[in-house]
Amino acid sequence: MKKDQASAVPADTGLADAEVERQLTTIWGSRPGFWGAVASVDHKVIARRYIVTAFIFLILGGLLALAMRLQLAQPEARFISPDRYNQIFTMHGSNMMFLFAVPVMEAIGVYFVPLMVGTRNIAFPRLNAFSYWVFLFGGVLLWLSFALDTAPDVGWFAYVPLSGPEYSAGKRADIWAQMITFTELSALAVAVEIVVTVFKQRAPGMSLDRIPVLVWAMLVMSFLVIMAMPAIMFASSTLILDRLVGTQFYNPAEGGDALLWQHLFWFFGHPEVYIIFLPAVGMVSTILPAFVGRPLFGYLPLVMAMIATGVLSFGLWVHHMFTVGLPRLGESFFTASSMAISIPAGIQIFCWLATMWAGRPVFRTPLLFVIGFIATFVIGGLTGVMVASVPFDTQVHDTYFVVAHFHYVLIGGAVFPLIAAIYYWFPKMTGRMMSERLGRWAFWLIFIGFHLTFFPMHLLGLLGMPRRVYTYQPELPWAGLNLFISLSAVLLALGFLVFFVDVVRSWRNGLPAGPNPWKATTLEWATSSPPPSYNFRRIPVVDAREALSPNDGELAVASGLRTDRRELLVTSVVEALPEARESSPRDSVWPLWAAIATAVMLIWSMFSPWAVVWGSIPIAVTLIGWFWPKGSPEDES
Ligand code: HEM
Ligand SMILES: [Cu+2]
Repeated sequence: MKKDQASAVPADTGLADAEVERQLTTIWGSRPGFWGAVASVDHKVIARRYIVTAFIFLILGGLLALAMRLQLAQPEARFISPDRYNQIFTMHGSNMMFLFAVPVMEAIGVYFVPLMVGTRNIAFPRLNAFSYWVFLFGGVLLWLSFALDTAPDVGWFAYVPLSGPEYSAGKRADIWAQMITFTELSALAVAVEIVVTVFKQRAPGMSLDRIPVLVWAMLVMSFLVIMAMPAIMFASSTLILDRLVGTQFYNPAEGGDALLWQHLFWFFGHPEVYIIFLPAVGMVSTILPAFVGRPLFGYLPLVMAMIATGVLSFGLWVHHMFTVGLPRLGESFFTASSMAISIPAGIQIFCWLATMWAGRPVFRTPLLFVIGFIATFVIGGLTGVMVASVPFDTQVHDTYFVVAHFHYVLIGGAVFPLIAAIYYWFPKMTGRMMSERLGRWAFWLIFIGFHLTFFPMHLLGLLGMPRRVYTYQPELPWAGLNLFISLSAVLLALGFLVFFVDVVRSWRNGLPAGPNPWKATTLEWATSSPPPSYNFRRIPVVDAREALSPNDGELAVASGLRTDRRELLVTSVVEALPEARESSPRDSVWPLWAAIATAVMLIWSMFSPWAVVWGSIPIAVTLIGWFWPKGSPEDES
């Protein structure tokens, strides 16, 4: 571009700060009112919605857990019928995995990745809006089916032949399969957005070795999503085909293969736990340094360990199938690979301990949850190594030992870090602090409640209590432990209650947080709290891994982006050198219409295969509306 032209373009160069802010607010802000909110493509607005929705699903799933514990507290209880119990554990598991854990982690990525890499919006913001609606509709579908007493009842992994046409008449299994399509569609969309944002929209100077650890974690997580989710979408779609149009993918009598289901499911299902866990690694690695007052020990080994975990996670899935009778050599291989993954996990834990060792810990609530995470996750990892060995697994397979193990890794490994993250980033998202006093209460109740609830489940498992049973006889030696577990679950629930009370209270009238209450060094703290619609007045320039190092003085910024349209800076993949200015789409309601059309097609297709044909027409119409140039400057460029 020639110089005289450049000066004719309304850019932020040479304008006073207040004037830049005024123009950016006009161009990036959403219109007020209901439709303005619905049409918003601001990544922070959408992420907040995602996070709140996922936490509502956590509460609903938690209530189901309490219902199960009520039923199991005494032998031969009659609160819940066997059929309803089947629906409840299936709902609980599916809800927690597909509607809470994965979405909430991705939502944190949607909120913080653009801020942490110093850009103004996520890549493909309308796709982002679409992904939220699709996720919401999938969740509503599942919960509506529960309200109508036709919820899936085949377990969260819906094994065939139980979930096939022969043993699951009605629509229950189809609802499970289609809920998968909804949630995986939205997860895939978000993963693509995160990958592109990280690779192409980093602030100038943020070369690959300066990317914040949380952003690395989200990047690896996104790749896992992209590689794992297609397997289960294929599985759930072929299951519907078997059920609806009479294909025989999973029917051995007609040349199909029931084990194919398990392979497809667990090829997704094992990486799934790392999709949940890797973001937690990123959170812990971000939070820990802020509370021990020194930089993270071992950035490179940590990043390498995350990548290694991601790669290895695709080589473990058969450890979920040790009892189906696979060839010995295969079993040995998967035992070895399952144990091998504890090496990168060990490296991560070593780095965290070393970070703490050399620092001066300040025991605020986020740090408490981080320490609780390390302790709990190590126990879950140890029982993981135990069940990776075939003889032991053969003993405890499908018992409460496994239920104990996976709650240790899921709650210990993901929910604890997530709560730490909420305490840590709440000030960023709302401009207010959460309460330290309630935070401590929440931590101790959750930590103690958790261990009292789930540790005895190991013992129950060793005593032979199978999972997924709605009751047990009084002669069996399980009653005392079960009562104890159920009472402890109440303690755990109280802890969550305190946490939610704290969130709601602090959101309304917490103490003002100021821009950087923890003296953190990542870029999201370089803007006000909560961040403005355009994130940064001027795009930051990064010259070190600690982008906001305390003795650095003013943060350098780049200028030259236009202020009369939504524009982003595109940078190179490795060095993050500025490459181009790229326009970013305006708000639009079309993603919502497209999501509604998609939902109609997906739900209809549980009843008729022709829905795929006819239902595509409205989707095509909404996509035309979505991409139709409306004459805004962003469309022209
Ligand atoms: C909040 C406290 C929680 C309690 C008290 C709890 C309790 C339970 C119980 C008792 C079962 C076994 C049901 C049975 O086999 O009969 C179960 C299963 C399960 N839970 Fe939880 N849970 C909790 C939180 C979570 C969370 C946060 C997650 C995931 C992030 C999760 C994931 C699962 C899964 C995947 C299953 C297996 C479902 C199936 O067998 O199909 N749970 N839970
Ligand atoms: Cu696994």
